[in-house]
Amino acid sequence: SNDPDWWRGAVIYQVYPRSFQDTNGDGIGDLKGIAERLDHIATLGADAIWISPFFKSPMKDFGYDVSDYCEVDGMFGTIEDFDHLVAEAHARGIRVMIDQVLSHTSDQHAWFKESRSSKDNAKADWYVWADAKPDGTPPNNWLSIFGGSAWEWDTTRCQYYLHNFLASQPDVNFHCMAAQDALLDTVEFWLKRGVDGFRLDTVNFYVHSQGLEDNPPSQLEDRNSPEAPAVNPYNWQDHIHDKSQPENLEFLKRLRALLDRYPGQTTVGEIGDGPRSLRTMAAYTSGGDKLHMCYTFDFLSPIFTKDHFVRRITAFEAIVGDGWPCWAFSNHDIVRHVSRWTTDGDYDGVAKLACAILLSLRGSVCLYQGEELGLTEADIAFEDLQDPYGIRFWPEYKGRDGCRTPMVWDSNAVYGGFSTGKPWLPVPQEHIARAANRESADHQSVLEQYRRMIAFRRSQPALVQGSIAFVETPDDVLGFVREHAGEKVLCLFNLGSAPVTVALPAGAEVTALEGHGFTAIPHPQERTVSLNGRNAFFARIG
Ligand code: TEU
Ligand code: CA
Repeated sequence: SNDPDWWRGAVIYQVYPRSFQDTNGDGIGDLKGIAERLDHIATLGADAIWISPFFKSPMKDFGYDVSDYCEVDGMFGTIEDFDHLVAEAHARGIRVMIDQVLSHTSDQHAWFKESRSSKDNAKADWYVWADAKPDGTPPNNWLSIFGGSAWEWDTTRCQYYLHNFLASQPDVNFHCMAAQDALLDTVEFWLKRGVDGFRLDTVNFYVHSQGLEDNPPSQLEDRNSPEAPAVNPYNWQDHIHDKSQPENLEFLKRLRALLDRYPGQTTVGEIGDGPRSLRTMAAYTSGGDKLHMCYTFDFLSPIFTKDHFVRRITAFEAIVGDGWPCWAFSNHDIVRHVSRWTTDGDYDGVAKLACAILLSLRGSVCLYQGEELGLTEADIAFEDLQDPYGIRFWPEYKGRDGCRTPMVWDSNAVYGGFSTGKPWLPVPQEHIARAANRESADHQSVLEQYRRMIAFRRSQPALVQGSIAFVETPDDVLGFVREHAGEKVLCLFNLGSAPVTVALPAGAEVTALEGHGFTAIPHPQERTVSLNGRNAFFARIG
C-alpha cells in the first residue's frame, strides 16, 4: 500500500547478508541469495527487510566499515543484483530498508585516504583530527567500544584521529558541513534506487564535543549491572563528550528533510547512550522532523523477567512518549535471546513465548534472521573466530560470531542448504534440526508459531497501533492492555515454567481471541484464565 505510516507497528526482518544464502559456493551469503529466499520472509508475514551493510568494504568489521557507500561489494554481488532484489521484494509487498553507517567510514575510503594525506588537503577536516598532548599521548581519555583508546596515531599527519570502534573505522567529523553534504548525497543515491528506508548505525555517535574534554568516570555504581558489562572498560567512563552532542539534531533534520522528498521513507536509529538513552531517544524522535523510530537496547539484555519488561516500557512511555519505539530481542551483535533467556532447557518454550511478547509490544519490531527458527547461540571455537571484537576480548567476551552463523534452510542439504562450499562460520550441528524445511512441516515448531503470531498481530489493529497499559498480575505473569479506536486487547504471558491462574479484569466482557496458537484456558464462571508454563492469552475486553 501507499500508506506513508506503514512503518508504525511494522514487522522488520533483519537480514545479515553474509549468513543468509550463498549462491556461488564461496561460503558467503550474497544479494542473489536474499532474492532467492524472499518467499520465506513473505510467508513469515514481515512488512520489510533491513539488510545489514553490503557496500564496498575491506570487511574489518564485516561491512560496518564502508569504503564506498555507493557501490555493492563484489563479495555480495552487483548493483543490478540489488535492483533485482528490490523489485522482487516489492513484488511480494516487502519493503526494503538498508543499513547506513554514516558515523564512520573505513580507513580505506577515498575520503579518509585524502584526509590523512596532509593537514591542508580539501578533506583535511572531514575526520576528527587532533594533536598529541606534549608527552605524545592521545588528546584525551576517550575509549573505543572495541577496546583501548579511541585515538589512533597517524604517522603522515603526525596527529591522532578519532575512532569510536576499530582503528580502521575513523569517525567522520560532522562539524564539517562538506562531509555532511557528501554523506547526504550517498543517502540520496539509495533513495533514487527505490529503497524504503534506513537503519542508521550508531546514530548518536555522529557528533562529538569540539572541546575534546575528558569523559568523567562512570556514574554506574555497579559495574556488574547489565548496563555495565564487566569485561568492557568502555563502560567504566561516562561518555558525555564523545557522542550525542546537540548539533546532531541539526544533522538529523537535514537528513529528514531529504527523506521527506521521497514519500514513504522511514528511519530507525540505533541509539546506545548508556543511562541517557531514553532522553536521547526522546530528543531524536520528537517533533516529527528527525528520526521516525528509535531502536532500543532494552531487551538485548540478559534479563527476562516481568519486572524488566514493565520497568523498561513504562520508562520509555513516560520519557519518549510520542516517539515511536522499535524493539528487538536479538540482532547480529548479541547472544541470541533463546540462549540468553533459557535457564531450564526449555528453549522452544522460551522461543515461542518471546515471539508472543515481542509481537504484542507497542512499537515496531525487528526479527533477526534465525530467530523465527528458535536458533540458539552457536559455540564457536577460538580457531574459527572471525569477529575482531571477540578476538580482542576472548575468553571473557567471545564476540558476536555465535549469532552470525549461517541460516539453515534444508536439513537434507550440505551446510543446511546455506552454501555448497565451506561457510565463513561453521553451521552448528544442533541447528540442522531447526532448518526451515523441517520447521515448516511441523505445526508445533517455533517457525509456525511466528507465522501464526505475525498473522494474528496483523489481524488486530490494537496490537499494531494501540496504546499500552500494564495490568495487575501475579509475579511471573506479564500483562497489559493494548487499545486502539475503542478496541481493547488484553495480553497475558506466563514467563515461568509452572502453570498459573490469573484473574480476569472485573466489570468487562472478556472474549478470548483465537488464531495465535497459544492454548490458555479461560474459565468465564470464575473470571479467571489458566496458563501453562510459557503460555499466552489474548482476549478482547469491554
Ligand atoms: O553497533 C553499535 C554498538 O553499540 C555495538 O558495538 C554493540 O555495543 C556491540 O556490538 C556489543 O553488542 C553497530 C553495529 O550494529 C555493529 O555491528 C558494528 O560493529 C558497530 O555499530 C560499528 O559500526
Ligand atoms: Ca557468495
